[in-house]
This record gives sequence, structure tokens and C-alpha cells, in this order.
Amino acid sequence: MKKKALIFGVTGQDGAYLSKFLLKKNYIVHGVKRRSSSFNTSRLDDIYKDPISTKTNFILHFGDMTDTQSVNNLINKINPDEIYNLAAQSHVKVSFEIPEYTSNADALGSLRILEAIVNSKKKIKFYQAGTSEMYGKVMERPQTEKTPFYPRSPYGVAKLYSHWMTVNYREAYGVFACNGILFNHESPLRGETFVTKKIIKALCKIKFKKQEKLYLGNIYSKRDWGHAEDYVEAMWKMLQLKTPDDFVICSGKQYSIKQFINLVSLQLNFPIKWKGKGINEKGYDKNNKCIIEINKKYFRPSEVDSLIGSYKKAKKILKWSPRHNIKSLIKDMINYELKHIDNVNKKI
Ligand code: NAP
Ligand code: F7E
Repeated sequence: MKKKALIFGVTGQDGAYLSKFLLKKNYIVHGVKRRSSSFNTSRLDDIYKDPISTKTNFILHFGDMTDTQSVNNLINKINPDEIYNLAAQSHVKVSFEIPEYTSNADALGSLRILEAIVNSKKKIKFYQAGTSEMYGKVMERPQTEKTPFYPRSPYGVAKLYSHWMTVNYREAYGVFACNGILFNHESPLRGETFVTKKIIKALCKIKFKKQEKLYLGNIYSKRDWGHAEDYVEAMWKMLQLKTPDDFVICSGKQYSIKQFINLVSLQLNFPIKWKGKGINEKGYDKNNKCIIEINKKYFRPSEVDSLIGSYKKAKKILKWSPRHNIKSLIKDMINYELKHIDNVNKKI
């Protein structure tokens, strides 16, 4: 019999990659999307075109993490073998502006799923999308499964609640529940307001004269970036273990936003010179035209300055290591953007 997976957050970056991955593994994939006034399934277009997905093995349902009844009904109706909770208000800066909604969706949302699993009395496995943002003001370097948490945003705090609820329902009720503590992961399908996508999209457009300038916030924070395609495999591997556990998934390498920009400019063959300091630091093209400026509105009330993880445990137990590196990630993202700029000769 085919296994059934239920993905909350199917329309997001990871939801799209995970759906593709599970369909290839011969799963029946049920996805939960929320109602929106315009189409929110564009990341799933490829799946619909792929002959491996049919009307009977890829099925979308309406639901919302803030609606207990919809979460319960879906779990009872579908009776999945595995649930992946990828649904979240996932933007850190936005979480300072809508902290209550973020907590409802990102913290209570996972509690709603865990409660439904326990009440169903079925052996449903659960994956919780945890985050390196829980380390926030980091207590050690590199961050591992044993590093104490210190979140720095409503998003990080809400995710930490879900992390501990997942541990608690595993210990209290024996739910097969795993926390993935995933560091930043990107892809061509990354949301447009996250920094890697914003930088790559803008620099491609500026190079081909379709945009004037890129405005950014803090370019000195450092992140450990990987590719979403690699990271969804780790989610699945966690749920195939004999015993549930928590794992850090990362690249083990760290770059600042400014270093990331310089790597993109190298691959685009579009040199950038930096001048000035602090809020007045600016990036110039080879004709001395200013193309990057800092704008305070992108700064966060409290920043996570430096993240770098260790995937030693995942390598040992899950036999997982990243296939992509920063260069191949950037290449993949650039190629996608170039394909989507209209009416220019896109040779680089
Ligand atoms: P994403 O692209 O922002 O996708 C989030 C998904 O959650 C979307 O499908 C979104 O629906 C859905 N969603 C938001 N609020 C919801 C609600 N109230 N009810 C139901 N669905 C809701 O995020 P991602 O990058 O794929 O990340 C997947 C998960 O991993 C998230 O939980 C994120 O917090 C976590 N995470 C991400 C990273 C990363 O670097 N990408 C790292 C660590 C952890 P719409 O499409 O309608 O907006
Ligand atoms: O910011 C700085 C910003 O929004 C990265 C989410 O997927 O990963 C993501 O959270 C850094 C921060 O990702 C801009 O201040 C500068 O230091 O791309 P980001 P994030 O906040 O690390 C974690 C693991 C998650 O779990 C989250 O869901 O870049 N930065 N200028 C900027 N960031 C943005 N977005 N926009 C700027 O203009």
C-alpha cells in the first residue's frame, strides 16, 4: 500500500520541493493550502505538469493553522502515515509587526496538529519545521542539537514553543515526532522578500537594465545557507528512523550578506565596488553608478548576527550531507531569474 503524507504549508518553498520528493518516492501527497484572493499555488505548477502526479496521488485541501477544526478534520479525514508541518508566517522581520498572528500560526498551529494526532489514536509520524532562529543570540559556535536556545524575534520564540511541544508530545504520549532545526535554505522558489532571492533577482535585473537600485538592511549579519532541495530529503529521513529524534540541518559554512552579494556579482560577471561606511555604505557598478543602498526600514528591532551549524549528528544517524554548496545554490537561483527576465539577451 502507498504511504500517505499530509503537508501543511504545501504552497511554500519547502512544500513544493517536499511534494516533488515524496511523489518520486511513490507517496500519495495531500497538501493544505489556505484561501487567498489570488493564486497561491504557482510553486506547484511543475508538479501538475509532471506525469508522476495525478489527480489521485497529489491532492490539495483548504485549511488554516489558526483554525483548530480544519486541522482536526483534515487529519481525521486523510488519516496520513506522516505529517510535515511546514506551515508558518516565516518572515522574521514581519513577525515583529504581527507577533500575535505569528504565535497563533507558528506556535499554536503545531500544538493543534499534535493534539489531533494524540486524539486520533493512530500511529501518525510528525515532522516539525524548526529553525536556526531559535539560537538567535548564539550561545556557542557552531550550533548543535545541544546548544541552548536564545531566540531574538516573535518568530523565533513561537518556533521554540513548537520545538518543545514536539519534544513534550514525544515524551508524554509517545508520538513519533521529530524536530528539524534547519538553517537558512534557499532555492529558485524562495519567497521574494528573503534576502538571497531579493539580491539575486535585483542584481539580474539591474545588470540587464530592468531595475535601477537595490535597497537592503544589515549587510553584516552572517548566515549558514543551503539548498531547499537537499534539506527536504533530511525531513523525510528523520521520519524513517526507528526512534524519533531532533537534528540540525545546515551547510556548516557561513557568509555575510555582503559576501553573498560579492559571490553573486562574480557569477553574474557584474563587478561591484563598495564605498562608505554604516548606513552610508553603497555599492557601485563599473561605471560608478550607485546600484546598492542601505535603508533603515529593513533593519530589525533585534538582529541575529551570526549563525553557523554543525550537521555531524545528521551525517552519522541520517546519513545526510548537503549536495549543494554556496556556488551551486547561487548558480541555480541566477539561472532561474535570468530565464524569467523578459526581452533581453541574457548572456553573462
Ligand atoms: P514559506 O515559503 O514562507 O512557506 C510557508 C507556508 O506556510 C506557505 O505554504 C504558506 O502559505 C503557509 N502558511 C502560512 N500561514 C499559514 C496558515 N495560517 N495556515 C496554513 N498555512 C499557512 O516557508 P519555507 O521557506 O518553505 O519554510 C517552510 C517551513 O520551515 C516554515 O515553517 C519555516 O518557518 C521553516 N523554516 C524555514 C527555513 C528557511 O530557511 N526556508 C529555515 C528553517 C525553518 P501561503 O503560500 O499561502 O503563504
Ligand atoms: O534575512 C538581513 C537580515 O529574511 C537574512 C527565514 O526563512 O531563515 C530565514 O530567516 C539576513 C538577516 O532570513 C535585508 O537582517 C539585510 O540578518 O533572508 P532573511 P532570516 O531572517 O535569516 C530562518 C532560518 C527561518 O527560519 C526564517 O523562516 O539578511 N537583511 N537586508 C535582509 N533581510 C531581508 N529579508 N531583506 C533585506 O532587505
